Amino acid sequence: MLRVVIVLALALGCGSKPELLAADLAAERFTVRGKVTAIDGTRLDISHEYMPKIRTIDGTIEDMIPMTMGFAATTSAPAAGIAIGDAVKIEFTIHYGTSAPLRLISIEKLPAGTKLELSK
Ligand SMILES: [Cu+2]
Repeated sequence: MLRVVIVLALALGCGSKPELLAADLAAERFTVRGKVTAIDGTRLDISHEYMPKIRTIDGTIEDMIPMTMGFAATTSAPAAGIAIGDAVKIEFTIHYGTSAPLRLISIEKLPAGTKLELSK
């Protein structure tokens, strides 16, 4: 009986099971501010500010220091009117294990002169 309880606890107790992780993450939206550093078709490179509590590919929760990452724009997130050098606020979802792991849900241009805290 004890063994059954332990196995059940292991099965239910952790959110790092890959299937759960993928589903949870796809439903979770992250918001961050940053600066557009490159635009290549539907891919935007964005140098983003510090982000607390992001789930990594192995299921651990970590803070993310400022860095540049590539985001896939979708038809629901048109990059029209966005140019390299713009300060932006983005919303995105994470889909580890796919060809486009970071997908933009929305991108909003911030006022010119917006101060961002980015990596050097
Ligand atoms: Cu990052």
